[in-house]
Amino acid sequence: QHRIALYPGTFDPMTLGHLDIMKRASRLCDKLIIGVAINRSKNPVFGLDERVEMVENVVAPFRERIEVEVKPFEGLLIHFVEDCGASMIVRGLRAVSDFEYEFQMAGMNDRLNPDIETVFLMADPQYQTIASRLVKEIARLGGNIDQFVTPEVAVRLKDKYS
Ligand code: COD
Repeated sequence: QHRIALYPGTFDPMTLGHLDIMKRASRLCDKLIIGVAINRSKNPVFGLDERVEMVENVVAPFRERIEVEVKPFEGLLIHFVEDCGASMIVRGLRAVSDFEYEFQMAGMNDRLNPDIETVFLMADPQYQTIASRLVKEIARLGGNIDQFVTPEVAVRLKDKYS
């Protein structure tokens, strides 16, 4: 069986929390597609190309075991999942506060296509509280973000806000 999983997100920017979820997801499938949403409504700080690049630059180790693609997408997630031939959507759960939104999204996507399963993964405790939004805020206010993102992303954040 060829299991394709899709991990969608905004990745603005990718954090060590995202990376941990990718690592876990890579053990559940034969092919992992990381879908980087254009997500205009969230007004991303990083452009789409940059967000794709940041992810692309960390996936090499996964490629030793499984196939990995990093793809931008626009429009309805479920359509993108179908176009990719994926059978599962991977999402990460942090605190209880994520639950309401994730629960609704999974429920709506299940109604749109009941053949596609949403799978929730938890990051390692040391990464569980990391959120792109807070990392950006810390960077903007001159705080040290090195323990939350990869060195490459840290440099990009410092450049953005310097
Ligand atoms: N630990 C664990 N999980 C984490 C962590 C962490 N530290 N940080 C992030 N995550 C998880 C998030 O909970 C999420 O599951 C995933 O990683 C990606 O996070 P983000 O913030 O980069 O991405 P989101 O949540 O903004 O992505 C939302 C989508 C773009 C997937 C969504 O808006 C979407 O599907 N848009 C397309 C339009 C659509 O289909 N809408 C209808 C949906 S029903």
